[in-house]
Amino acid sequence: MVRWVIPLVVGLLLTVGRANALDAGPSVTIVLDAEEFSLTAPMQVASDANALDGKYIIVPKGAGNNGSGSTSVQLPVAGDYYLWGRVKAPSGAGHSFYIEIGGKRYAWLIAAPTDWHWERVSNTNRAGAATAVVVSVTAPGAHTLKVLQGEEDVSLDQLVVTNNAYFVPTDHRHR
Ligand SMILES: [Ca+2]
Repeated sequence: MVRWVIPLVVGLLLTVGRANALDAGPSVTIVLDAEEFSLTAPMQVASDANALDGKYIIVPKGAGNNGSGSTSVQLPVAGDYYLWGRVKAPSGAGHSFYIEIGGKRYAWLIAAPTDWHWERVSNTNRAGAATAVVVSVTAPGAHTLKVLQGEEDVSLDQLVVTNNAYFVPTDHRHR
């Protein structure tokens, strides 16, 4: 008899969890092509057959400092949003972008590998600890999203903004 009670309780918990997720409102996932951002030199558009749409943005080695890209993103519902980027950094750890949204700036250290890959946008604090960025949106509508140069030679292909905590971007889906 006891054996049957546990699966029943687990089943009820799962049902409640799903209902809550639906009540949270519509799922929003926005794909942004980095090469379509408004760029400030030395951030520039470059070509690569392995980049989605064949283009990406970068501050090439020796090109200088303070490059950035900016875009406006419509976030139609309030709540928590998560950021993903398709990125490449020549030597992995130690290469970064800064991401600004909702009045906050995040230091995003590109972890690995050195080829094009999807990565959750994270924030690394002064102690070197990285946590995934969660943007809390209280006012739906247009928000400015900025990408600022950290080091040279770090490439950004696409950014994805989603309020779906379980969403993981793939190349196939966004080509
Ligand atoms: Ca691209």
